[in-house]
Amino acid sequence: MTSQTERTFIAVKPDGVQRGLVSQILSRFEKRGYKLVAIKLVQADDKLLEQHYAEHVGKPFFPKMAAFMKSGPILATVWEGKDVVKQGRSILGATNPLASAPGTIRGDFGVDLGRNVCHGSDSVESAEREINLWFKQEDLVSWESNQAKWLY
Ligand code: FUP
Repeated sequence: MTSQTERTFIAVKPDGVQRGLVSQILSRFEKRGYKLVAIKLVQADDKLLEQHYAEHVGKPFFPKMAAFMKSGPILATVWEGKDVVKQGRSILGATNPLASAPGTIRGDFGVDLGRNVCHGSDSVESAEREINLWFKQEDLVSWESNQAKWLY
């Protein structure tokens, strides 16, 4: 069973912030009924990126990707709701915008693999790790939605 309080980490990458896509991306999660529990702009540094992308450190594409991720602010967010990790990935679309369906964020706005507008956790475990990496515990705000009867 999927938890009503499952959380995921969603980031708008520097290209998404620079292109003024923040409100449209947040809006897609809001309209889907997910609850925003943390949000902040972050200027990432090497340490944060090496931890966030630990599985990719040392790969040939890593330096270029890290430079891109440091090129401007990233909007870091946490969303809560039923099955939000999996559904969040589906709202984002496939990692490579050339393979992502129209109607998804990357399918509508993504340029190429290196500039794919957003990031979303790929599992409940990664979500927990990423949320703890990007946010302090006190940044996460639990709140009761008065639409809970209809949404999450
Ligand atoms: P995702 O789980 O969607 O964040 O995707 P990956 O962990 O596979 O890749 C992380 C980021 O590395 C992607 F957003 C794009 C970038 N990447 C490249 O730039 N080149 C590659 O060959 C693979 C990934």
